[in-house]
Amino acid sequence: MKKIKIIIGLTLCCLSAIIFAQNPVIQTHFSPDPAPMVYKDKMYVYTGDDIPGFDFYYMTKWRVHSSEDMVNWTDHGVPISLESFSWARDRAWAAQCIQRDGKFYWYICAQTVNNDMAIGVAVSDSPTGPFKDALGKPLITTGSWDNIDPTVFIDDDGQAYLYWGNSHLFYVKLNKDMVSYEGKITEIPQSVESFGGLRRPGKSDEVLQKQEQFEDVFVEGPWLYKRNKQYYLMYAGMTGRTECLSYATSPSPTGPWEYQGKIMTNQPTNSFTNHGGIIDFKGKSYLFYHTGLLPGAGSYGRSTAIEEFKYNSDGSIPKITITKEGVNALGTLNPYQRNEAETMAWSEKCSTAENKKTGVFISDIRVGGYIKVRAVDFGKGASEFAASVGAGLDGGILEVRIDKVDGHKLAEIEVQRTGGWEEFKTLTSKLAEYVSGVHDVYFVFKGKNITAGRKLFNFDHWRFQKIK
Ligand code: FUB
Repeated sequence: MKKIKIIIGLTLCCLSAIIFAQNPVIQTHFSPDPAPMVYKDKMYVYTGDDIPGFDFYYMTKWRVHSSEDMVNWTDHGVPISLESFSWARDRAWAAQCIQRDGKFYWYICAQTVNNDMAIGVAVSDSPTGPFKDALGKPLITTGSWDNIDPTVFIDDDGQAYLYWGNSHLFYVKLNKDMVSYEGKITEIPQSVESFGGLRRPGKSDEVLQKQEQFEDVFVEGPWLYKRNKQYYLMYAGMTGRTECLSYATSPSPTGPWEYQGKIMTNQPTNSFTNHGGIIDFKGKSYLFYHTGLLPGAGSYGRSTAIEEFKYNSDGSIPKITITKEGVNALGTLNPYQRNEAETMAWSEKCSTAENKKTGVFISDIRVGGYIKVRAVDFGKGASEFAASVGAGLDGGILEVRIDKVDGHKLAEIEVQRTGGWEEFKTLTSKLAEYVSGVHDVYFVFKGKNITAGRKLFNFDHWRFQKIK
């Protein structure tokens, strides 16, 4: 009888001491302009979707991901796109979603058929959709290119505010229905007191260094929230030749705003823009922003990154630098329940797709690719592995390894044709090694006599069985 090797289970405290590369948090596609939202013990992040290869921000849809532990993110696909808004023509730019009375309002901006930018709102009963255009027309339309980057906030007294802007900052008070507003659109003037400067810095390095001491300006990407009776307005400001993240505070949601300084500046983000959001979750504070640091990325191929930070005792926000490691896991993942293959901490050489029957699944799997799932708690031990896969051709191999991409191999499934790439079948494998405790799990993609270019199979969900 084959001797089963024993793999000593690591505890979570040991694991958290190990440094992991975690930023950017989504690798299967680009995820610019992250807007976090907490709902029922989960963090959601609403993003755009850069299409690289163009010399501008070319975007046609918006995406949602969620996480319970801040490190394993589930892809919920593309609930809305330009096609969802009859009045939109191009440029599916930054957006933010908020919950009110059990409904979810997703404020987006897009170029209209009149060639200006406008703000619209889609509504749903669920944070992941389906969403539909609430109005069939823009909520904010003034014929201007300044109508971008909506941020929405509901105060303790129930009054909701919508801010937005590009070089000029505006707000309105939303009505309770969240899809109409009362009163006039108000512009908050650019001033040294509110935003640290009046003009963009000059160009020579010497001038830039001097100006860096004091100069800033509101550019775009406002983010409004409240903490301990103080209102915070974070925004993309200017530093040298790229944007920085800066903030102002006020005792009121409508100002006057007092400039507080730069939060993130002069970082090697490989992106001109940085568009951020700040939010608390499970007792911790997080900054979401984007970088152009995926392979082949840049200013027009941007990805969500996250850093944890602690407010200073006076409520000010510390300077934050970008990291590759990102944030620590806030919990463990249960391998004995159905887990979606599109829940992951890191991946290479695969993507995601969706259809009506299956929802979101892992697609475009290539030889040499893998998915990493962090902090999986096997408890006393697992005996069997099951995966739901679909393949139009055979030859793909799914290996299950732990702790490293070439770590101990727990199981191997040879994927035969299932009757079509989107015809999913559950295949199982007894575990070759005994595993207990907390480990990172790697799903490693290999092929049997297959050229590296061809796709291997699609992967929908997986689970382990507990040892009896
Ligand atoms: O993503 C397109 C535009 O770039 C956003 O609307 C801005 O905030 C900037 O990130």
